[in-house]
Amino acid sequence: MDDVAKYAKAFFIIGSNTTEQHPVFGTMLRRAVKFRGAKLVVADPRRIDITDFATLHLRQRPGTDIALINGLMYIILEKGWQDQAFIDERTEGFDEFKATVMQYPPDKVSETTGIPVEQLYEAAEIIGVNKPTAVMWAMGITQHIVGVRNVMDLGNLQMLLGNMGKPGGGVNPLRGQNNVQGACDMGGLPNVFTAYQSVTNPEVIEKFSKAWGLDSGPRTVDGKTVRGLSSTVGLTVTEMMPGILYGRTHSLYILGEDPVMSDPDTKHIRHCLEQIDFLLLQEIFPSETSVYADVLLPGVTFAEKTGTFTNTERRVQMVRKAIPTQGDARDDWWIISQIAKRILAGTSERVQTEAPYSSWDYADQSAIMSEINALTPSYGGITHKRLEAGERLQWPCPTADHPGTPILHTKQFTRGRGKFAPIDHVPPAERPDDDYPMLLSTGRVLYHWHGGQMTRRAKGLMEVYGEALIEMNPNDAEKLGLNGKNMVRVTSRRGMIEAQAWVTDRVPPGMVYANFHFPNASANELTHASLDPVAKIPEYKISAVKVELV
Ligand SMILES: Nc1nc2c(c(=O)[nH]1)N[C@H]1C(S)=C(S)[C@@H](COP(=O)(O)OP(=O)(O)OC[C@H]3O[C@@H](n4cnc5c(=O)[nH]c(N)nc54)[C@H](O)[C@@H]3O)O[C@H]1N2
Ligand SMILES: Nc1nc2c(c(=O)[nH]1)N[C@H]1C(S)=C(S)[C@@H](COP(=O)(O)OP(=O)(O)OC[C@H]3O[C@@H](n4cnc5c(=O)[nH]c(N)nc54)[C@H](O)[C@@H]3O)O[C@H]1N2
Ligand SMILES: [Mo]
Repeated sequence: MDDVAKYAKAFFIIGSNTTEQHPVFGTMLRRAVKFRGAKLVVADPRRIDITDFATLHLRQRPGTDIALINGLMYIILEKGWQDQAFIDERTEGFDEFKATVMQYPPDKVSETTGIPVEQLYEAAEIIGVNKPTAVMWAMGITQHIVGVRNVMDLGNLQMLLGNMGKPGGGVNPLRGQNNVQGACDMGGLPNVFTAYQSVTNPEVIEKFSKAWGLDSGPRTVDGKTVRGLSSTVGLTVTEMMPGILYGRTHSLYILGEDPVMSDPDTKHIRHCLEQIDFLLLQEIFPSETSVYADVLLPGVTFAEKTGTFTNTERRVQMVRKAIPTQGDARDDWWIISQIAKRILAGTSERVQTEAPYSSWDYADQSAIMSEINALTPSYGGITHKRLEAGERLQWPCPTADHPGTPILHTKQFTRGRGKFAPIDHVPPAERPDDDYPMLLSTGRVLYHWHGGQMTRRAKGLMEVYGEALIEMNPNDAEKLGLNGKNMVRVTSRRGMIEAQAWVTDRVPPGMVYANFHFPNASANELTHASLDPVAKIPEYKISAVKVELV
């Protein structure tokens, strides 16, 4: 974040409401624009706050980002702004990629995206001529059936311009939750152990099985006989939920999520949770999901615990217990270890108790970190001791004397040469039609956090933003006859919500924007579970709806 704010000549923000959703970094970017004249292009269908600081605001139709990015690359190539030396030395697959980009001339792109041709030229010049440009994105790019393709195309753009591995450049996904990066790093994904070590790699399976003393019997993986932990790739959240209905998921242990609020198509989620055999929920509040829980275990809040969060720039940061644990609540890690111990007790014949990390007997959080150090190469040198001494450590940091790695890909990419991927535009899964003529986009507002369990309990926040609001363009409001009467009903093929309209040109005509912060009018009653085929992320950003006066 520091090097982007300090050294980027230009910023390209696409699908990130940076000042509302990443306010600290948003402030750093605003200051860079204001005080050192960095250029800023924002591509977002909505007139979000940071567009007030933008050199140029591109207002594309939702779901047309690939056409837009390809169109910008077409102009960059036409003008010769690409970094040919970088392309020759560091990448492969350029010719095939270029052939695809050549299918996206400005007038065609303008038609698909709704962005005027002159603005495409202006944006391509700002991004192409100012070196380096830093690209930033968040959910506006990823919550689509083409989420992965959108991200890959931004990778194409930055390789084309030679903006990778340099201070002030790069592809910079702004990660959402305080520790979502850490959760992924720790193997909170269906296909990997910690730090992206594959569950289908025989050497990795052997390493973890020996460390944890677990063995699920001999079998063949990659032509080799392997013993040890399971090598079956698991399910993503969006597969686990429907999995309840066809017998693939029998029980769930949920902690730190409120799927009744946050998963797409709430009616369907309720139906799934009604069918489940056993639901264990570990929470700090009785959330909307707790209604379906067989057992509710009280965990503790961030303020009551010690440990680390890994932030959006791969920096591992200490958090320290600030207030004593309240009531019967217990540290989340302690509850997990108690459950694990009881499960292991039931499967004792398969556990080798002499294995170094088989017991789940952690004296404290730093003992957990020592296990992470031992089993996770990129976290090898990140210890509580170093963090407490004030070191700023970003992984990879393999050894105790390694200073960490603020910038990736400086000499080469993980796979060696960077591979250009030819990416074509694909329309969204559901589009407005005669029955549901408006486009619904969903997301968050500054004052609330997701399902709102925490922020709806904060009096000051509720005074500022106390109920769900549906953002609607003045043109549409007039057509609807919104006239003092402020309640609207928004209906999709899945469900219906009623809430107050906020008439504003933040949204373009034909689009409404809703959040999922309030249970009585959550956007997810309306959304659908069409998934990106690779990441399995739902297309939260595009549904077809109709809007009526209540
Ligand atoms: N206050 C607050 N801050 C938060 C959160 C919170 O709940 N409250 N949540 C955190 C989490 S987990 C996350 S993931 C991040 C999310 O951070 P963001 O992704 O910045 O937030 P969103 O509200 O999902 O909206 C992203 C932007 O995408 C735009 N958009 C919609 N459709 C499209 C499209 O088709 N193309 C493009 N280019 N843009 C589009 C929207 O208009 C919006 O401005 O925020 C984090 N920060
Ligand atoms: N329509 C629509 N839906 C979306 C999105 C969107 O843009 N549009 N965005 C999606 C995204 S990016 C995200 S990240 C998800 C977020 O979805 P969730 O993760 O389900 O949302 P949160 O409200 O953050 O849920 C966290 C729960 O954890 C509890 N909790 C908080 N701290 C702790 C703790 O320390 N310990 C324990 N045990 N529990 C704790 C809170 O009380 C809360 O109920 O929503 C997704 N859903
Ligand atoms: Mo998120």
